[in-house]
Formats: sequence, structure tokens, C-alpha cells
Amino acid sequence: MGADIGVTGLAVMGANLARNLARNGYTVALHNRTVARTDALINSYSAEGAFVRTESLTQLVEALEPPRRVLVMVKAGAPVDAVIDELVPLLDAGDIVIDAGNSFYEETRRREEALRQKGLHFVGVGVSGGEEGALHGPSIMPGGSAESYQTLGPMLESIAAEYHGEPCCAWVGTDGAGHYVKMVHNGIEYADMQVIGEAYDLMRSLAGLEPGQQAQVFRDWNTTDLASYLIEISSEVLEQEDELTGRPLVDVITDSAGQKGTGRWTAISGLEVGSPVSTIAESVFARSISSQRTLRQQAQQVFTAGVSTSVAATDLYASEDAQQDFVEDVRKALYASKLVSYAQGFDMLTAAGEEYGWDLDMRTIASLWRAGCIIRADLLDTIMKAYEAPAGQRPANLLFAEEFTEAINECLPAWRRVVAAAATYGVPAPVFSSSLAYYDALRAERLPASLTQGLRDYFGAHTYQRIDKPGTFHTRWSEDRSETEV
Ligand code: NBP
Repeated sequence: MGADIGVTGLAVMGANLARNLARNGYTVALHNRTVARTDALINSYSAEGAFVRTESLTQLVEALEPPRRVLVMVKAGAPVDAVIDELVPLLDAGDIVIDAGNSFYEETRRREEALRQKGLHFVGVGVSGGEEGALHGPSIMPGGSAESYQTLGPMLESIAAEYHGEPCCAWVGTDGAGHYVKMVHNGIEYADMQVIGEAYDLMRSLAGLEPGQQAQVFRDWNTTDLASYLIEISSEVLEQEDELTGRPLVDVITDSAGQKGTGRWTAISGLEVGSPVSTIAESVFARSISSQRTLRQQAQQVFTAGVSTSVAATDLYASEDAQQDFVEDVRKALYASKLVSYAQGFDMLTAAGEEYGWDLDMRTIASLWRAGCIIRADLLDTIMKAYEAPAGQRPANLLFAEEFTEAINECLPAWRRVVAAAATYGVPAPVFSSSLAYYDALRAERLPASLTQGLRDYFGAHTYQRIDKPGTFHTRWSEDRSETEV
């Protein structure tokens, strides 16, 4: 009897997924380009389950029970192709190659098609939860053929995180759908972190709440409809003191945020599928501007105008009552902005589903994010309910779901006050502001796009449509300015 699954690529993610599989009773054949990693894993963890040591991909494939399942966990990009190229000639029709790394969904689509031509299944799997999740139960978003999920699904479900006994793993759609859903998850994660950052910055800059005090604010918020993993760990990071200086750790960490690319891909894909993911894109840009440290230092010298208001924020929020009111306003602004980022994320999933022919089920996707992953939040239960309605009655935009329309109505005055205060006192709050602008753009009776169309017609004869009759029109701007139907 051969091994149930092979894992190639035993750096932290591959090793932890292999251990998770072994702990769940599967026999796992192991391979890594550098054999020392395979030996290190077996030496340290052989007691956790059944591992088979192999030194080459040929040996790995020979160790497996057909139909074979090979999990590739090497660095995303060219290494994945290199491994696939070596693996494919060793496999038989019906075998399954799984890529659970952070691959770009277009590459997954390409690889899936190429392997399908050879009678093989290629399954791109989104995995969220980092190293700890990989070991103890991640959120798993598999794509690939529905047929491959018959064989692979039970195995993935057994190692996934559980939410009230339900695995956070379900087939989401064909070819690159799994990696796409994971990418959108990461885009939302960017926005979630940015709104937390903006809330912290506003409470500190305007209401003078120190990080230690804010730790308690975030703990309190974690008992509200904001309850989530990221809010929970915000309180832990904010109360951490630096060992070296005794100052709040957040004050000694360099204020430039890194990124590995999934947020950028989300913003780019939003543009490509025509979905206005402005909140997510702003979160990516916020990281970009944070990383322009030299430019920011120069700007501090150049932009001396600052703010001009007769009342200092410190006076405005000086009393305890005013401070508490402001904190509650910020909480509401954060919640409303967060709702917008989820609404945009699901909107782009809808658009991508149409673009790529994926029958994405939004309720299922929301369910996968309830445990194991970074954006796990109580809110996801409410999102699932919003998508429970029969097809045809589901909200076209998540914000149209009754619970969320009511929540936004409730938060709106506070949201506007916070964005106004940020602008008045010169505190950058790009995501609070752009989320509010998205909401206002959706609800506006008329947008200035009519003027944009007029301008485009003026300089480029791009034509326009009229509100009062069908057809396409052009004004003869450089002649007698009469209108013609084209
Ligand atoms: P890395 O992304 O650091 O990749 C290291 C592994 O790739 C090693 O096993 C290395 O072998 C192998 N490798 C490389 Br590099 N080039 C290779 C090649 N040409 N042929 C064969 N093997 C090659 O590992 P990781 O941090 O465990 O991440 C694995 C995947 O999981 C990545 O796609 C990553 O983005 C993703 N990831 C996801 C999360 C998450 O939260 N979901 C977290 C972290 C990472 P060697 O030992 O011989 O050098």
C-alpha cells in the first residue's frame, strides 16, 4: 500500500501541511530539492504520523498509491513550473498535482489547462492562516476540476480549520478560482489592517489616546460587531512594550509597511474585471506611500502649511465624554469602511465569476473565512445570511442586504464626522474617506460622469448617450455645435 499523498517543498508551509496531514492519519511521502530539509522534518516529527522519506521526485511518485496526489509547496513563480515540468512525465492520467502556494491565478489557469491536455488534474488551492494555520488547520479554498475534489476534498477537509464543527474548506470553482478567492481574501485583509491603522492614528493624533489605552479600546471593540482576529491581536500589539526602550513597541517599529503582492494583484484584477475595489486599492497605496520614507521626509520640510482651524483637536476632544464619543465615532467609521471593503471584495468575485466562467457561491466563500484565516470575523456569519436568499433574490451588492443597509445608516453620521475631522486636522485616512466616497457614489442620483463624457466627446469625439432617448450622439464642437446621432 503506497502513501496517500506526496508533498514536495518542505520549507515552513510544506512541512507544516505535511505534518498536519500525517497527524490526521494519512501516510505522507516527503520530498525536498535539498534532502537535508526532508531529514530534518523526519528527525523532529516522525512520531507525529507516517512519513515516507524520498530523495527524488521519481521516488516520491513511486511511493504513492494511484491515483496519485502530489502537493507542490515550493516558492511561487518559476519554481512551481520547474517542479511541474519534472513531475508530469512521471505521472499517469487521473493523477492530481496540487499547488497550495500563493500562485497568481492566471498562472494557475495556464497550468491547469496544460495539465488537463495531458489527462492530469491540476488543483490550485488557496491556503490562508500562515505557518500556524498550516499546522493546526488553515482556511482552504480549492479550485481545479469538480472531479478532482471528489478524491481530494475529504483529505483537505480533514486538515482544515473548523468552525462549529464545519470544515473551512470547500471547492470554490474550476481552474484558478481557488487562488483567485484567496487573492481577494488577501485584498480584504489589506483593507482590514488599514482601517485598524487609520482608527489607531485618528484616536492617537486627535484624541490623544496612547497605545496602551487603545489596547483596552480594541479589547472592548472585540466584544462588538467588529469582533475578529485582527481586532483581537491589535490590542496585543498596542499594549506591547519595547524591551530595549520601554516605549510602546508600535513607536519603535519603522512606519513603512511591506507587501508581497496579493493586494496589488487584487487591485489590478479589480481594474481588469471592471469592479471598483477602491477601498482595497487605497489600502495597497497606503502601504506604498508608507514605504516612500525619503520622499515623506522631504515633504515634511516642503509642506509647511499644515492645517488651519481655530479649534485644536486636543481642545475639541479634551473632556472624557468628548473622547469617548470620538472613540465610538471611530468604531462606527471603521465598521462601515470594513463593510465597504467586503462589499467590494464580493463584488469583484461576482465580476470575476462572470469573466472566467466560475460559478462562485458567495455564501460558501464567506463560510470558508470564518476560521483558520487572518480575516476571520463574526461579520462573516452575517455575510453568509445575506447570501442565503434563493438565487435571483440575493443582494446585487452586499451593502443592499437589510442588515448592512441598517448598519450603514446607523454608522453614517459618525463616519462622516470622522472623515471630516481627519480632513480638518490633516490626518491621512485614505480608506475611511474612499469607502465613504464609494458609498456616496453608489447612492448619488447623478454623478459628474456626464461632464466627463461631454469632455471626452469634445476632445476625442468619443460620443455620449442621452437620458431622454436611445442612441449614440456627438456634438460638433469645432463646427456649429449642433448634435448629431452617430
Ligand atoms: P518558500 O516560498 O520560501 O520556498 C522554499 C521552498 O521552495 C523550498 O522547499 C525550496 O527548496 C523550494 N524551491 C525553490 Br526556492 N526553488 C525550487 C526549484 N527550482 N525546484 C524545487 N524546489 C524549489 O517556502 P514557504 O515559505 O514554505 O512557502 C511555500 C508557498 O506557500 C509559497 O507559495 C508561499 O507564498 C506560500 N505561503 C503561504 C502562506 C500562507 O499564509 N498561506 C504563508 C507563507 C507562504 P530548497 O529547500 O531546496 O531550497
